[in-house]
Amino acid sequence: MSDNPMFQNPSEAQRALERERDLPMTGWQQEVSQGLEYGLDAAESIRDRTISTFSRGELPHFAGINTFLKAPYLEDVRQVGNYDVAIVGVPHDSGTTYRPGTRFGPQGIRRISALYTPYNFELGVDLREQITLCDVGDIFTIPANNEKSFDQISKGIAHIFASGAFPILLGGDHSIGFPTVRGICRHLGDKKVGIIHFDRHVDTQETDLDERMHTCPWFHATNMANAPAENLVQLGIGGWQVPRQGVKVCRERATNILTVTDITEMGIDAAAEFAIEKATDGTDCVWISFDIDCIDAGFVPGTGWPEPGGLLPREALALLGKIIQKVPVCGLEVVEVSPPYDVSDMTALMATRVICDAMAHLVLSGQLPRQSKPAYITEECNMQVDTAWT
Ligand SMILES: [Mn+2]
Repeated sequence: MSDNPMFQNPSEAQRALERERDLPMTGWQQEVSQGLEYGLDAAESIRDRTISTFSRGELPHFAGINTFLKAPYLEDVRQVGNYDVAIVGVPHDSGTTYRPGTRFGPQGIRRISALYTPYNFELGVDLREQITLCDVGDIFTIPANNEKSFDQISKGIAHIFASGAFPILLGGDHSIGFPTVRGICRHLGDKKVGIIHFDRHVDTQETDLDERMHTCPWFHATNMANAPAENLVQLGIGGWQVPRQGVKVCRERATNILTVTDITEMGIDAAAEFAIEKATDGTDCVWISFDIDCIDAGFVPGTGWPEPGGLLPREALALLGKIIQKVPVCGLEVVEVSPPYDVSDMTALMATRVICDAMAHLVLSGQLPRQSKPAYITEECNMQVDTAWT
């Protein structure tokens, strides 16, 4: 026997090889038989008889209709509570102050998500076998009007959240952060939500260009009693695009900021502990808002305000995973993917990766599938969580 510790303590790769054996195949078998039923047996020359004539499932990856991970499209959103996770697109970019195009984010993310299988090697998770996922399509946003779009977004997210399905949003620019949290707060009663915000930008100013733009969501979200500013954690902030009026608000409201240097010097584990402690102190659940631009601009060119010097993808994914493992997550949004500025779909692919990793960690931490509706969800809808804004 070698003295190399790798042989005594199984490596991640060795553990992954073992874990795969324990994953069921029933979801895959159901997909194949449904594909054969709906899509007809393949032509006689095809030897592999799991293949159908019309593509009806995961394969082939270049074919099919673009829902997220080719999940079933749920046309009747009143049925959303029958699923563990609901993907919803929010194609809104009227809150953008520089590069537009995030209205195409949901389509871009869905399209490249077809590249993925539902299985992750290191994590030992197969989403098809372990949770039910649907794609409810997009919120009907109003391109010329942020406030009307916000009303649509809050109503849509409140509906999904109250159903008990775990909401995952495909943005959209970051102005949607306010109406999404407002939708959650409408069904929290007297419970509270912490916000963990991955970004290069603080997004805490009251207005920008005289409107509630994508630089403003957390000013308005943390005005709501259900979303205290002291439970807002902001990870990866820094660089030359942080408006001073937003910095003043962070200082006054005592939000919890870590720069990229803070995170790398304290280490991912300590940064995760900081985020977990601050976001969960006195709260009942945590909303995760992931701006794709928290990652170094070299990896995510297709975004509204690219800023060099951000997190490496593996740092961001590790930090996200460690946080999700230890907090009661009530939903996730991934924002600021702008396909018209993207190169080889790499920014949209990063967003897909963030979402799939998040789902895997929710499975591994026992948060999905849900055994029952979380106690912080209140059936009754309180429309008065925020004050009128003009
Ligand atoms: Mn940003």
